[in-house]
Amino acid sequence: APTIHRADYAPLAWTVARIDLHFALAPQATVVTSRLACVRNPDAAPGPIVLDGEELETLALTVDGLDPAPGTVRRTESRIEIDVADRDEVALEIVTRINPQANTALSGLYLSRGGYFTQCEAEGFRRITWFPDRPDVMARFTVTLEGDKAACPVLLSNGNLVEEGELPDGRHYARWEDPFPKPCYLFALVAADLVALERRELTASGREVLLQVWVEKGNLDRAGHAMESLVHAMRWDEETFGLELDLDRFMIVAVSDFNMGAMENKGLNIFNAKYVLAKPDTATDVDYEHIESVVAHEYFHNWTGNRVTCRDWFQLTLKEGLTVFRDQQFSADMLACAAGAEGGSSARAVKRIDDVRVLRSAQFPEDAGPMAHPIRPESYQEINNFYTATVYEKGAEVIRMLHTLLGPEGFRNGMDLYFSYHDGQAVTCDDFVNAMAEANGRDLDQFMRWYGQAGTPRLRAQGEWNGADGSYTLTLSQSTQPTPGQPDKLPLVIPVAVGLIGPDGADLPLQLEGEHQPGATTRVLELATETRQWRFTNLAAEPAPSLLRGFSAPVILELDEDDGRLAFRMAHDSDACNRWDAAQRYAERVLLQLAADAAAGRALKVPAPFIDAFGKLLRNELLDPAFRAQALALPGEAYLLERMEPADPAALRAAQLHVGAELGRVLAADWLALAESLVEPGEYRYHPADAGGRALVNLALRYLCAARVDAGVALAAARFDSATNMTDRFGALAALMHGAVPAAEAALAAFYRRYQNDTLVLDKWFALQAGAWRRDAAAAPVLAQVRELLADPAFSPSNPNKVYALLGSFFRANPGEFHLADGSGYEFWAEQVIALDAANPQVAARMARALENWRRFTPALQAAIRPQLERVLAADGLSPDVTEIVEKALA
Ligand code: HT7
Ligand code: ZN
Repeated sequence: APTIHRADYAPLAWTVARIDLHFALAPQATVVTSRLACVRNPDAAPGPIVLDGEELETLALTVDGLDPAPGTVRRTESRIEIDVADRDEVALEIVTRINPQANTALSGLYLSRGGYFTQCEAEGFRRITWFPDRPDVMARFTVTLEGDKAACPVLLSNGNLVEEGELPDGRHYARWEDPFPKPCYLFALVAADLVALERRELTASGREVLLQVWVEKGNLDRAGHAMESLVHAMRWDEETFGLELDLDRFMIVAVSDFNMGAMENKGLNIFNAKYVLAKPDTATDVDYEHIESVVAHEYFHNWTGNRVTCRDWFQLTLKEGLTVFRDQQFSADMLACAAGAEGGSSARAVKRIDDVRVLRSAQFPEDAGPMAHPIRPESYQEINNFYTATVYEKGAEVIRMLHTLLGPEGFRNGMDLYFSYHDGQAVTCDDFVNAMAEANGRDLDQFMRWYGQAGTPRLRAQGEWNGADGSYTLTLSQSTQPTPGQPDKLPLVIPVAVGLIGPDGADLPLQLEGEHQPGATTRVLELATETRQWRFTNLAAEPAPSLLRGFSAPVILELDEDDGRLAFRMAHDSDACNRWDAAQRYAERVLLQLAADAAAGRALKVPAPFIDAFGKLLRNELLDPAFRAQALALPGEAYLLERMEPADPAALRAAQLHVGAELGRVLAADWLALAESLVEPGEYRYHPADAGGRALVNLALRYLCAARVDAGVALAAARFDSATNMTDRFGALAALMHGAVPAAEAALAAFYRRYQNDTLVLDKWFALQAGAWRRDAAAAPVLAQVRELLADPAFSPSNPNKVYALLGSFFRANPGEFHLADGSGYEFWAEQVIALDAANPQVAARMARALENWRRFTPALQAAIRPQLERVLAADGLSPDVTEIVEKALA
């Protein structure tokens, strides 16, 4: 596939002002009639009308009602060019026929459980009809849907319903008008047998709006939380950014087959059912949390993405980074509000820790591998491969740094200015940062480097205590390793939130050289050069630095701290994020040492002071249970493998198993006391305080089962049997599985029996087995179980959720089992990637990415991986999606 470069952007000679679409829906032969009002673009060089298309059967094309004049139309499989002389407006009518049933890629118009659904971002609209399929073409849409009334009683599209009626032969129609011009990636239709949970709300300005959550019959009792989340999101955006819903009707639709999480189509958000449906018996606290944040994320796109959209797909982070930041802030506010005045700051920190975990385990490895790219990439072969952790999560960190540098008010002023300049436009990341700069009278030119430079910067910190004058000099330096295509890196603007902890564990007031009096206990230093020093004065004793508080920048902090210092910060750091981080650093140190011991065949021994430090956190009842659940969980394997040289998943797994079991065994009495003291409140409610308790109990069960402590295993089995909600039931089951105790098998079977007709819950059942850890070398490898599960009647390779649950959990979340020394895991990977690719390239590419960082592994593993990468690359008809991933991995 050709490489597309950001620098090549040029506006189109012709755009589209209005489009009138008519769909005659039929499973295998849907006829789409499109009338386009094309207008010449005065800002562009002259040229033909250019339309994109993919897998379309073209039945008719007229220009101003006539067959085009000979020689004026050039057509290939994917492009139509029409020469138009002497006019500034042209009416095109195009009739295409498409086959939704055969659309297994789930891009464009497709069928899911008998209903019709669309997914147009990024380039799905061209699979429906010919159109200039790029986000800088913003048109006003009217849409008429016509379909079988029995099969599809509900006909939805963007905007307002303006007409509906009956047709002969059991068919009916509906006509929708969207008052806002939009790019075609925001077009959507749904025609299916659904029911809606409805609610009417008043916006801040007093307009009544109709909110609907559409689900399959039988799922109405699972739609309430999504509706609540939507209302909360509406209120939050009004209060925080003064942004109001601009439509009379806002719809959310749940669909079972969906490549990603959800899609922000104007007024008609389409969601993976996983991010809509929840009731206590089927959804965990984490599911509830995800639903709240995804509903909010899509809702927030209405302003950051839809009203102001991207000029081209290189600007994707303009809408995604900003919207992730907005949803992170929203979730933190929701948690803090629920926790009340006392628990608010801890609840916020817990959310921040979650975000940091995702960034470190998904984005840091991406930024250090062959797919490393800036948050605004310079080139791509397949845009679908660039919906990445970098564009989303690192993009959100970049916005967060602006928020830190400008302050909440300055940030809000920047947002207001951005909307005042660009509402209704398709713009670039520069436009956003320029608005922030102008609103705050601040030069952000150097800050823009965050948009263009790939790789995770390393922030090196060194402190020097001068007992003679009571000063502490902090030296911060930055450097970034080369990434593909970017050998040289420039210094970035890095906000570093700093605190100094006194010997008694309390924060010291900070006074920099030249200042007259001490001030706050945390302040933000700005490092904009390669290296810089700050001198803190007026200190009575040597402090312990607490750097990068709140994870104030997406960097790797390098600071030499001995075990004692880490234990001290685990016990005292007032910044909860850093307190958690101290525990993670200590655990990482121990785990990597034990992994090295395992690789060298040495005996494994967990240092007692480490267990001691963990025990102190565990017993500290002043700490919020949700925080303790975070701080006592070991770092993820993906993150640790990234820090291991060379990455040796088997050795790391041995270390993980050993440390987990030791923490369970030595601290058994504490874990048991904790699990028994955190008594369940009455009826289940999704509330952060309750959820924190449940998370901590589930973690305790996990450690106890890992250590096979009899009383702990019995407690897990009992909680599994008596659970009244999915969080407890699944937590207990996961603990039993994690310990690979005999009771696990019966519990797993009981779980299956109970939920065999509940496809979303079965995803958990698949994921748990694919992610299982073996504790007995004589047991069959998990790979054998995964192969068997592929043949389970509940598995379906055409359903992305099933693929992610079974294969994603195995390839991406279970390195200790996937990276088998005999290479059989890799053979299986190649076989599955090739098979998936034939039906759904986006899903296949996501699975393919599991091996992109293969060069980090031991030479023996590399030798087994390479031929499988080559085998995939040589497969017949490989998609551009998978080709790009594997080519870059092999380059
Ligand atoms: N903006 C949405 C992206 C999306 C998507 C992209 C490619 C292929 C399928 C997709 N489904 C949704 C999701 C979001 O960030 O809100
Ligand atoms: Zn998004």
